[in-house]
Order: sequence, then structure tokens, then C-alpha cells
Amino acid sequence: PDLFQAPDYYELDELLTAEQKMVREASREWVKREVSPIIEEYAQRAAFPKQLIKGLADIGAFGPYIPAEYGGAGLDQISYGLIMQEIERGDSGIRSTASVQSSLVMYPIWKYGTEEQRKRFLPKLASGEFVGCFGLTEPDYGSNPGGMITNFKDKGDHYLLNGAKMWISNAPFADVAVVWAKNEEGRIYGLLVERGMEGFSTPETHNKWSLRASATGELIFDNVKVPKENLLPEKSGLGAPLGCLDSARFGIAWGAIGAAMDCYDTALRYAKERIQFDKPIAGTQLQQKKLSEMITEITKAQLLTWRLGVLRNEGRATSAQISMAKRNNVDMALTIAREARQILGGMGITGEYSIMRHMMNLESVITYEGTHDIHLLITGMDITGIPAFK
Ligand code: TGC
Ligand code: FAD
Repeated sequence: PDLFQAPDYYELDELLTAEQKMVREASREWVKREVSPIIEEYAQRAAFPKQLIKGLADIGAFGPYIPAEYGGAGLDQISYGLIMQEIERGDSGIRSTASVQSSLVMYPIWKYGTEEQRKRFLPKLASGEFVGCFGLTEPDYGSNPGGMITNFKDKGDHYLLNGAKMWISNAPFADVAVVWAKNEEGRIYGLLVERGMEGFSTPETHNKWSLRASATGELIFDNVKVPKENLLPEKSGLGAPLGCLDSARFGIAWGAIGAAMDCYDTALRYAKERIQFDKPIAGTQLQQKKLSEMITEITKAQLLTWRLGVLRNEGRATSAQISMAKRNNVDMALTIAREARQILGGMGITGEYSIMRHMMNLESVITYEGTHDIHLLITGMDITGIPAFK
């Protein structure tokens, strides 16, 4: 059984509304019931549990903040964050699917698309009938997506798309891909590329040690004819994909807390039960130091993220503030996962417990959506005014 108990050391529940708590409880119960019992087996087999798509839609994880008229849950940003926290408490790979669908596929269609595109795609994405993916990263352009080579040419009645994307979550089974490509003037636009279009293929990436329950793949475009009505017209330039990333990174800042909570809770329970030298290892100073530091860091991250949620609800959160939270919280979660694994001794390396899976997953989370280094450089640029990337 999943015995998870969420830590709330500073009684932060008092900062949440009744609706936010209700949304969180529904997600928490769903994770306990549907994710925890099966996730280890899927991760071991490196398979995505597709049967969870319907449940993700039911708890509002596909487009939590997208208005109800387009099928979204119409919730606030903190509710969105809490849903991501609970899902990642189960597994980062499942949270990835929700992040991509909500913030990287539904968000750009909602914000940069036409009314016709919104009506055509958003309700199906919200219900899970369609699954989407987001193609920004290329083999030679990861941290520096502005250098992308993927391009499209105007052929009169359609666009001709060529290029390749790499490391794309959900790619192997996505029905629709939001693809970022340059036009003949070098300006970046988003295009909706649909499965079945000739010249479009999505080979899966195998042999990952991380995010094994999430399917990752390439997007290959070999003279793909994209109908003109599939271009997202309302925003162009690198700021368009980066605006989506703001929303996804915000969700990941919350999600990482979920993974950290699960590791802490597991390690605390184990340490109280595990007897060595005739006493629980939780009674030793060394293990207490680890556990005390974990709950301190989780509490700090919870406060940071709650405040960021308030700012985002008010439309005031800056990209640099989001970067700070993503960077801090993912690093915090990875450090906790590594320490928690040690508390479990040999048991920590097995699939009997969730910790090693979280630890390996977080190695992707600390790299995608902007690496740990890139987010530090974003803070550096924000406080000094000088970009150190180039
Ligand atoms: P730079 O010159 O700074 O900016 C170019 C234009 O973009 C604007 N901008 C933003 N707009 C909205 N939101 C933001 N966060 C923005 N940041 C910048 C900026 O104002 C400018 O606009 P304009 O109108 O003047 O053109 O761009 P740069 O080339 O120097 O790069 C900046 C840098 C390094 C921060 C950026 O490239 C970056 O963030 N790189 C990291 C790449 C990244 O995060 N990739 C993620 C791929 S998606 C993914 O990983 C999904 S995983 C999903 C999952 O499974 O959960
Ligand atoms: P690089 O950019 O080559 O970086 C390599 C190292 O160099 C890093 O440590 C980096 O911090 C460092 N570095 C880079 N530039 C600088 C600099 N200026 N100064 C100092 N250090 C620097 N992308 C998508 O578009 N869509 C997805 O759905 C998606 N899903 C993913 C799923 C997984 C499992 C993974 C692993 C990745 C995914 N990505 C996705 C790609 C991800 O966003 C990139 O891996 C990430 O942006 C880093 O790019 P890169 O791997 O090319 O590393």
C-alpha cells in the first residue's frame, strides 16, 4: 500500500483556498490509487502507462488553467502547481506528460493560435483524446534553441517543413506536435504538425536510465507539407516558445517538491522502523541530520513556490523568478533523493521503494526545461544586466 503522508511543517495548508486543497486531494488520491501500484513495473520495463491518460484528464491535469470553454479546468496557477506536485510525487515521467500537454501544447494553441485552432484542438487535448508533444530542442541546439535549423518555406497553398527535433517527450505516440521552426526570413513560428502527415516520423529514443515511464523520441520532417491553417500566427520569435517554457517551468518547480516529499516521507518511515545496533537508525545523529535538512529544504521550497504562485496568479511573476524556483527546487529534490537513498541502505537501490526511481528521473528534470546551469545564468543576467551565455 502507498502510505504517503505529505509533510507540512509550517502549516502552509492555511495559505491554500478550499478549492486548491480539494484539487490537491483529488490528485493525491488518484496517484495513490492508479499510479503508485503500477508505476515501478512500467519504469522497469521502460514503458509509458497509456491507461493513465484518461485519469490525468479527469483530475484536470490537461490544461488546469485553460478556460472551461475550451475544455480546460479553469483553475488558478496554485491549483495547477499542486496537481503537478501530486503527480510528480508519483513519478516525474507522468508529470512530464501532463506538463507537455498543458503548458507546451495547449498553452501555445490557446495563446498564439486562432479561434479555429483552439476549438479544433483544445477540447480533445483536455479530454486526453489527443496527446501532444513540443519540439524545440535539436541535435545541435539544446540550451541555445535560437540557433535552430528546422525551417519552413512558403509554397503558396502550404508550408514545406524540413529538419529534426530530438529528446521530445511523448513524441512516439503524440497525435499532434507543436514544432518551432524558422521561416525564410529566419523568424521562429510554431506549426501544428499532425501524425499521418507525409514525411513526418517519430522514432523512439531507447536505453534511457531516467524518466523510463515517459516515452521520448525524435521528430523528423522530410519535406512535410503543413497546411497554412496549422501555423500559430499570434506570436513569433524565440519569445514564443520561451513563454511556454515559463508555464512548464513553473509547474516543474512544484512537481519537484512532490518527488522530494515522497523521498523524505519514505526515508523518515524507514529510519524509524529500521533497527541497527539495537535502536532505530532514526535515533542516530547522522540520520537525523539528513532528515532535518530535508524537511528544512522542502519547507523553504514550498514557501518559495507558493509565493511564486501568488505572483503568477496576479500576472506579475517574471521569467527570472520562475527560473530561480525551477533551479532551486529540482536541485533540492535531487539532493534529497540521493540522501534518502542512503538512509535505506541496500534497500534503497531496489524497486521496492520509489527513491531510486525518483533520483534517476530527477537527472532528466535537472537537465530539461533549461539546465541547472542555464537557470543560474538567467538569474545572473537578471541581477547584473549582462548575459553570460554568449
Ligand atoms: P534572448 O536574446 O535572451 O531572448 C530572445 C527573445 O525571447 C525573449 N525571452 C522570453 N520571452 C518569454 N519568456 C521568457 N522566459 C523569455 N526569455 C527571453 C526575449 O525578450 C527576446 O525577445 P525579442 O522579442 O527581443 O526577440 O535569447 P537567447 O538566445 O540569448 O537565450 C536565452 C536563454 C539561454 C535563456 C534561452 O535560450 C533558454 O532558456 N535556453 C534553454 C532552452 C530550454 O529550456 N529548452 C527546453 C526545451 S523544452 C523541454 O525541455 C521540455 S521537457 C518537458 C517535460 O517532459 O516536462
Ligand atoms: P547542451 O545544451 O549541449 O548542454 C550541455 C552542458 O553544457 C549542460 O551542462 C549545460 O548546462 C552546459 N552549457 C550549455 N550552454 C552553456 C553556457 N552558455 N554556459 C555554461 N554552460 C553551458 N526538449 C524539447 O524541446 N521538448 C521536449 O519534450 C523535451 N523533453 C525532454 C525529455 C528528456 C528525458 C530529456 C533528457 C530532454 C528533453 N528535452 C526536450 C531536451 C532538453 O530541453 C535539453 O536536453 C536541454 O535543454 C539541454 O540541451 P542539451 O541536452 O543539448 O545540452
